[in-house]
Amino acid sequence: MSNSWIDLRSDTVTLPSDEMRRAMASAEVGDDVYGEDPTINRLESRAAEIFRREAAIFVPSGTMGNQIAIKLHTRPGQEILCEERGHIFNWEMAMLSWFSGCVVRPVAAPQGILSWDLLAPKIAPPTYYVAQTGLISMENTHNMAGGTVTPIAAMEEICAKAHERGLPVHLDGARIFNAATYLGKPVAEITRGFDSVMFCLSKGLGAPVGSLLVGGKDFIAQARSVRKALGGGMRQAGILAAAGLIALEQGPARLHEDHETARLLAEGLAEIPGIEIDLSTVQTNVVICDVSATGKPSAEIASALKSQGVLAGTVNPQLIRFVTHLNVSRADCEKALQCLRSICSPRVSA
Ligand code: TLP
Repeated sequence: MSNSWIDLRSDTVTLPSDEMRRAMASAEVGDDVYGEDPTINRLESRAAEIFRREAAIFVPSGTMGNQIAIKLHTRPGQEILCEERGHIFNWEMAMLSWFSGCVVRPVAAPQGILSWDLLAPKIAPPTYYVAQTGLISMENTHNMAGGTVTPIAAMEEICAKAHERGLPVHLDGARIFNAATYLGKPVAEITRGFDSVMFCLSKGLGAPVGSLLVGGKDFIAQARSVRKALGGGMRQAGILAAAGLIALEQGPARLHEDHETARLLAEGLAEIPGIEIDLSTVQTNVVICDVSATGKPSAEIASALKSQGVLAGTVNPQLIRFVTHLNVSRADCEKALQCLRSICSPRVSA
């Protein structure tokens, strides 16, 4: 899409800055399958340092990072507990079944915020004739619940109690820096209980490509084999890591701006007749609203918006998602609201 669109479909659409492009052009590279790409090595050590973990591995996508973690934490025939709207369950091509031989036992959580009390009853009893729970996977921020943030105390309780039961806990932290911004705490502190954490450089942080999986040294060493098996050995990928390093160092400091534009958008949406939005869920850069009371399906509204230069995503026939990021301004959000007002307002007959 060209720059003239107001693209609120996702924060994955951000374009690399000039500084990123220059860093990519001049990046020192080598063959990463031999562990010889200095820029990849620097990115992985910085990620491990920032998350206060032993090691990290660069992967092409968040999906690959999550699926490598799932493969390593589980055995075929096991169940994975995750929130019912979770990305690993709904948006990763059923890969946890295909690749790891597991199924999801979904857990419904208000605003996508899991608690130990919601999870505990879903853990399989230790009976030889029922599938055993192999993993708990959390998502923070929770994308399809509207970018909501799970509080630190809830995450810590889940990790501690799961570990007492011998269960590992993975974090899909695609937008963990947004959660950290909301909570006002470093990512290392809010993720310390998890056995593994995946986070994305290519969302709000603004890199063109890439995610990291962080964890213990042995876990990440095994992750290298699984990444290679999936075709994720990327050779001179330092050109990507060069942009990723800038995203990692500079991206988090400006995320509060995206949260402010999301809030502006959400408050404007709340005033449009027929649009329903729970403003308490708008904590970060994702805004999901229900358009059913407008009498128009979400796809019709999205297509009307598109004809006015505004792109938004449909979650289902009732819900529309807007995601703010570094390439959308307050003025862009005002314009999107103006378009929505004209699309949703009831026609006055002459
Ligand atoms: N999310 C995308 C779509 O797939 C829905 C988006 O536009 O938001 N975990 C979470 C929580 C995510 O939101 C995403 C991407 C991923 C994992 C996967 O990352 P990628 O797209 O890099 O594989």
